[in-house]
Amino acid sequence: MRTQVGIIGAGPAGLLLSQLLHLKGIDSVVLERQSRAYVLSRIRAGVLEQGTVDLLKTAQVGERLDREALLHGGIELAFNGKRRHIDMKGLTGGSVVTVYGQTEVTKDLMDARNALGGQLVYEAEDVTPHDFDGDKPRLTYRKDGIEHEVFCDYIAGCDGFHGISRRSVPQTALKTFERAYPFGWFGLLCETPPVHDELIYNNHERGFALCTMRSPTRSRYYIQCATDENVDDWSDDRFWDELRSRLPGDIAERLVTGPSIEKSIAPLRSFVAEPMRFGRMFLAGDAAHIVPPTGAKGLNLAASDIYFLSRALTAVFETGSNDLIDSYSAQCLRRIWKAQRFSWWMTSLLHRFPESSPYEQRLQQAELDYVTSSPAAATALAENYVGLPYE
Ligand code: FAS
Ligand code: PHB
Repeated sequence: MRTQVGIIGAGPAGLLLSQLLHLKGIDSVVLERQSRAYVLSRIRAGVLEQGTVDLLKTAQVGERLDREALLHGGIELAFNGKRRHIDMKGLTGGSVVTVYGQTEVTKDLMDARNALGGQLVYEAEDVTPHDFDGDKPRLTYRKDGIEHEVFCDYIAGCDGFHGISRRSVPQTALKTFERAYPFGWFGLLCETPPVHDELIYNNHERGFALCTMRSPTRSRYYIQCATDENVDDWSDDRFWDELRSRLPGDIAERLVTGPSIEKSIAPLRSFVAEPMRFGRMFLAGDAAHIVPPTGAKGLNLAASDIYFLSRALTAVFETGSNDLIDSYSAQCLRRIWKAQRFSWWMTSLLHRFPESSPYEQRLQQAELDYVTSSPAAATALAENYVGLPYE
């Protein structure tokens, strides 16, 4: 098989890249190791920056989002039993975030690729990139016991943190930066009305909790948990009791509980791999970087990587110019590191660190007090949360 761009991974990054390239007349093949149903079963992000929404509309997958998504102009920070509103729209001159689940984004992209005859191979085994340091890169994979080869001009590694593309790069060519957090997030999805009309980020002595949502009838909640927690040890009732204990009284009283649709635990880590280009292979999304979900940046960073990569590949095929692919990695990393900083800061602000000293706990309380009482500090939070400019 031959194509212009071989894409590993049919998550948001891979699918969005394939769709954007198609609309520019550039063909691609997407190789995904899981089934379509498995990819759609993963419950992940929920908050989109305006840049991500704009890019989805450029990709002609914004129609259902426009109908169903919720626009939020603010969030709340809760600590010491009180709630403080951060008026992001007012502080940023009108910017808002869009609440629309990653599952829906992925479904819209899958449907669009299918409608346009996109070449998506699910349950592709042992996908492996080859010869990307030369000018004839290729991908191999196995499907239903049959070996296949895809000759391409470029490879996009959109295969997430545990994918093959980053692992295929000689370790001497890669520099990684990492911070692991001493806790995870236990997430629960349920068909109940959200407890509040905006997201509430709670700092509590028992641990962090987040009240978020997917729609006016579907809610998502997270509680900070130990890294060795097991989902099976947690009944729904145990989760609801723990969540309620971390919320301000008036919110806890309003909480509508119900049977979980999904429960999962995600570890928290900060990770960046530099650079993001190796000859004719490019890393994008979680394949290149991971942020703790506290700042709602993971999916949005994947989108900005794809904005830069789709523009760079289009320039190569349309004009032969390599300028944008040569600057791809540096351009992405400038934005990635600012999102890394914000995600680390939000995580440090809102979580209980088991080893933190009484002095550090007082610093955290002072930071919460400062960011909810100083317009300058609140503006800094707001402009990062709604999304910094792409360029
Ligand atoms: P993805 O991981 O989504 O997609 C990679 C795809 O590549 C997957 O479908 C995988 O099956 C496939 N793949 C992997 N290895 C392969 C191989 N060898 N061959 C072929 N295919 C392969 N972000 C937020 O903003 N907010 C959140 O609340 C949030 N919660 C998260 C919870 C969890 C448990 C995780 C893991 C991530 C969460 N994220 C969150 C971040 C998440 O949304 C990612 O940023 C987003 O999925 C990135 O998209 P991709 O880069 O496409 O990677
Ligand atoms: C979510 O809705 O899943 C979500 C929202 C905001 C975050 C993290 C997760 O910071």
